[in-house]
Amino acid sequence: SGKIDDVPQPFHPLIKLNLPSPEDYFKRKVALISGITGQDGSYLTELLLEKGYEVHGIIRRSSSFNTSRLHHLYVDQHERPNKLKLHHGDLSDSTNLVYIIAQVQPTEVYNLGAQSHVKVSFEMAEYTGDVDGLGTLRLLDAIRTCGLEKHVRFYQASTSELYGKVVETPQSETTPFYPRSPYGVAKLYSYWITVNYREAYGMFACNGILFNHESPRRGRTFVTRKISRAAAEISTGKQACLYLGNLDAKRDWGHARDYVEGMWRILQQTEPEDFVLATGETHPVREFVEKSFAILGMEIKWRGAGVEEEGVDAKTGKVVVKVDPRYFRPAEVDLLHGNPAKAERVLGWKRQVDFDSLVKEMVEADLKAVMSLVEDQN
Ligand code: NDP
Ligand code: GDR
Repeated sequence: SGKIDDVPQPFHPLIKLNLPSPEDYFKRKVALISGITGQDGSYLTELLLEKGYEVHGIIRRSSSFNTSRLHHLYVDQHERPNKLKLHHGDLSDSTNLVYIIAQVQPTEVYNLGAQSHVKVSFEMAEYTGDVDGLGTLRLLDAIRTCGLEKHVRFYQASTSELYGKVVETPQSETTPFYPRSPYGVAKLYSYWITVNYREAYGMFACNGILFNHESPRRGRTFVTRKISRAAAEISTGKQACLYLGNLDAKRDWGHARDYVEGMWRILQQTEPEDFVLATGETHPVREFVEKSFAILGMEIKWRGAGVEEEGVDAKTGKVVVKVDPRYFRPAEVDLLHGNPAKAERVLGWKRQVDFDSLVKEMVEADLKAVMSLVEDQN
């Protein structure tokens, strides 16, 4: 009728794929993981390969190798067909995501890719917003563009950072969000766009709201791994002192291997829903420090307060931990304490590794790595 608002509705799919029949499509177990080179990506790949999935991962082109966490899983395609396949890509590149989705035709997509460091997000706020926020939209739209919105189950790596400022504890699926960093705000967008695409287009799209989870594969600048590595180095005389920010922040720390099992379970339900995965316990950074050193036979005595606070080795009297305000954040999340009751009830999921075992595993792995470096140099 020529009216300005009489424009066609956006139509999908924009790309006509030659899809297998629905029976054949859903017989396949094909996962696509963004962020496959990260801590969670590597544990999830292990789990899915064990379960018989063909696993595809999106990796960024980097001038240095960034696939070390996958080396034990990757077989050279020239030697024998591999069930793990890697594709160059980036969450900032829509065309590339459409191409990968069209090529892989996944049955499950796990969106783990992100600029995942909270402190760095204050320094790279726009980039973090682009990748951690809009990146999720790009991936969801790539699925729709290929006409696969009814073929794909989508997992979004949401985070306890959404809770931010404490409104109530323990935090559950119904606790209001109040993010405290550009990272948290970007992830809030991703949380809601995932809910929105579920409601608007009937997609099987779910958020896992995961509390902190760690492992020997944790990036070296996150606090747990920074501590476990430094404790190992200090105990072997390779480093003098560990510099940290806020020692009083409290986190609900679990083991990454347990949490990727939860991610998979979230996508195996009959209805798409959002779930908190947490241990239900909370511990201060200070306790992680004390326990790490204790495993190595060192007792830390604290003295001073605020930015003057330091940790002293009780045996030698040497200062081995110091506060450095450079590691403070412009806005801090003081306390995270999750309530995993829904996941335990509906998914039958429960964390297996407790706090003490987690600290022990991380410290022992770092001690082994440090010792083998010492031996290499001798
Ligand atoms: P890591 O930092 O270890 O891994 C992040 C991954 O994202 C890496 O593979 C990285 O690739 C990739 N990545 C970064 N930028 C881009 C981009 N522009 N395009 C595509 N991929 C990108 O994080 P984790 O494994 O610890 O966490 C996985 C996800 O879960 C993240 O989204 C994180 O925000 C979220 N999360 C993590 C929690 C935790 O405690 N670990 C808790 C709750 C949520 P590269 O190797 O090239 O850098
Ligand atoms: P977090 O993890 O911000 O919770 O985000 P991180 O380990 O970086 O910090 C935890 C707490 O420790 C305090 N802290 C320090 N942190 C770092 N990195 N370095 C220090 O020297 C230091 N000293 C004290 C921090 O202030 C903070 O309170 C992680 C990431 O994996 C996110 O991607 C994820 O979404 C959340 O966990 C859940």
